[in-house]
Amino acid sequence: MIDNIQRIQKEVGSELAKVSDLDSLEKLRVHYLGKKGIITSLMASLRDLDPERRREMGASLNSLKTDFEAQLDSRKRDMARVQLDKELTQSPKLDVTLPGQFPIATGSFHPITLVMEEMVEAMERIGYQVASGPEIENEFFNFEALNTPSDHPARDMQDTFYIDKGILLRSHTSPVQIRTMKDRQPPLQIISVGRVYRSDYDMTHTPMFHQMEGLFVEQSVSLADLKATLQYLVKQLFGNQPLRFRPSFFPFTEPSAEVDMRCILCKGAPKECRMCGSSGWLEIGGCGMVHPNVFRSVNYDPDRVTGFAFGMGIERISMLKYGIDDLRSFFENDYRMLEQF
Ligand code: 2NM
Repeated sequence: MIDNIQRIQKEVGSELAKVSDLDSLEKLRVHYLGKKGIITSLMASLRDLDPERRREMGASLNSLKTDFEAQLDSRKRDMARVQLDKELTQSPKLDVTLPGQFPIATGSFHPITLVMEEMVEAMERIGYQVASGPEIENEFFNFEALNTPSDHPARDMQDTFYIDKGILLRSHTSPVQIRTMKDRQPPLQIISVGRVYRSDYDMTHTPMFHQMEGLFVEQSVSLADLKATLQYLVKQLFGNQPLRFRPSFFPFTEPSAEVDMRCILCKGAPKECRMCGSSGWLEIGGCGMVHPNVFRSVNYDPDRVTGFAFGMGIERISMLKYGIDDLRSFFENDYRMLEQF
């Protein structure tokens, strides 16, 4: 029997060497290890041997079997690898970098976001930092600190959204400037952008809109600095357009002015201009020198510091910049409108 085992061992070796595909490998396995396979039968015949021979032959047969199984396994792995190589090199190549069959819709930024970012980036280039604060404010930061007495029309319940006694939705971004001045010492060069709320709803007003405000506080800043800063910002947004400053009133600045830009459509030579109403000018914001009382409310000494401030509505600027004629289109979220920017 031992001769038989050794013979089978050799035979298995040469048979395995001849096999070149998974099918014949499986046939070979069945031939030796199947239910009626050669090795299986030999193992069954161990029963007829006396115990000592059985142990001896059993050990040899077992090692023949494990050896064979190990070789089967290794041949199987080799073949699988060869097969994979063949598939990767010979089958039609798949280029995963090709564009898909169906276009993937990509998003776009809201025209309000685009203008806010453009303004922030322009102001950051000349040293301004973005300051932020809460949209839910109290009367002190939204009004009192801004030299807006309690009998001022801006504090009327009809304009401001009150949440609670003394608690409201900010009606401008100026409370951010107040908070920042309270926290820090001059010199200060900050802007605040974001949502503001007023109880107003018609063709040209929405109860929520966006503002951008700038504030410069230093030992001696002048009206000329204010004009130069606004001229710079307008140049960044619209190109070099002449500006006009009209005297105005805000409780928190003195003097105060409205800022007009030469009409970008008729360029100040109006026949019948739908953009500027044939005035040749477009109103873009308000500005002024910070009122001494505002400085007092944040514990700055008005005899030692000066400041200018300005504010503009983002919706207004965006409409002018992109030629949008209806304020409501900003809020309808119709992607046929929004995807144009
Ligand atoms: C404007 C117009 C004029 C303004 C004033 C301040 C503060 F907090 F420094 F006093 N911030 N913004 C200001 C001044 C805003 O918006 C039309």
